[in-house]
Amino acid sequence: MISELHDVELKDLELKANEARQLVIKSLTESRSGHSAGPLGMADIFTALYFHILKHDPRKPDWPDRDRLVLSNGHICPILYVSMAQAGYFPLAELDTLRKINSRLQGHPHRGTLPGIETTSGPLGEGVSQAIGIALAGRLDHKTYHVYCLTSDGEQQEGNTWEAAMLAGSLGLASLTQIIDRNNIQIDGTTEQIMPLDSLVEKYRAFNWEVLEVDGNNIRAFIDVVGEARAVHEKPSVIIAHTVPGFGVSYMENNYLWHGNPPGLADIAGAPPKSEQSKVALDELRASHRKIESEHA
Ligand SMILES: Cc1ncc(C[n+]2csc(CCOP(=O)(O)OP(=O)(O)O)c2C)c(N)n1
Ligand SMILES: [Mg+2]
Repeated sequence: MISELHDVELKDLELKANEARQLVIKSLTESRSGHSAGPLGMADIFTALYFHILKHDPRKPDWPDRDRLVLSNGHICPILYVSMAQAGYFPLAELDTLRKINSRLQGHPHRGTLPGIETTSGPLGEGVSQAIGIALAGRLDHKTYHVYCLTSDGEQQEGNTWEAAMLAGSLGLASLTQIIDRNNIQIDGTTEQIMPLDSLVEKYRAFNWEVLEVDGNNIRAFIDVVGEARAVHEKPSVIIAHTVPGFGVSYMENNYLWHGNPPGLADIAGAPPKSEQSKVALDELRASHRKIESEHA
């Protein structure tokens, strides 16, 4: 089960999530391509997972009893790679190879190239089906591991997601928790402009899932809600995590144009000139780091 979170640990996690955002900006700046908004918005959740929630051992990525993290919306992998490097799966210096030829850190995650990556992803809508397979394998093998499947709100527009939702609900697959990044944006606009999703709560309830909602940029609240999900033993859970895309970099926040742009490549309305974007982002994040330090002092 998930251990209690002490105040000192909360501060460490908040600082780590902030460092994760800085590393995301640095690796995207170095690669000159990749997605900014999703990785920044999900940094708190990834930090909570890798540093408090998941049962895992970076020195033994194939440990049979490890919890499984399935990243379905593969394009947000810069934050997956950063969290894995911070946790010790590979050296932090390797983050500079993001999206480069022959790098283990490709623009979408690839199982088999980098130990610790559970599934290959990129084509949206496949993760919940894959996670069901992994959860069912655990059931057959009498394992107690838990499967956390991260998806996006844009992915809720994929038919495959709903076939999987129906199956997991009918199987009562309690070893599965889906975490939806409900950031309200997708590639070309807001989800509600392009294909409205609400009410996701009612939809998942109708498919026999336990539905929980949380502020996905509040680490303590997120850890608490995962505890609530884990206490449900007769059906799968879905946590609708409301996040701010681009969190921590003011000119990126809530602007879908940062879905697939790295800092430094395009002049985008409301942002500094491209030559300054990376520096401004890092300056803002460093200021937030100092604020976290002083708030918890
Ligand atoms: C099956 C499929 N269709 C289209 C794409 C192209 N695509 C990549 S990301 C994306 C937007 C999806 O929305 P969301 O994941 O919510 O974006 P974010 O919140 O991360 O900006 C699209 C359409 C894809 N990867 N897979
Ligand atoms: Mg989205």
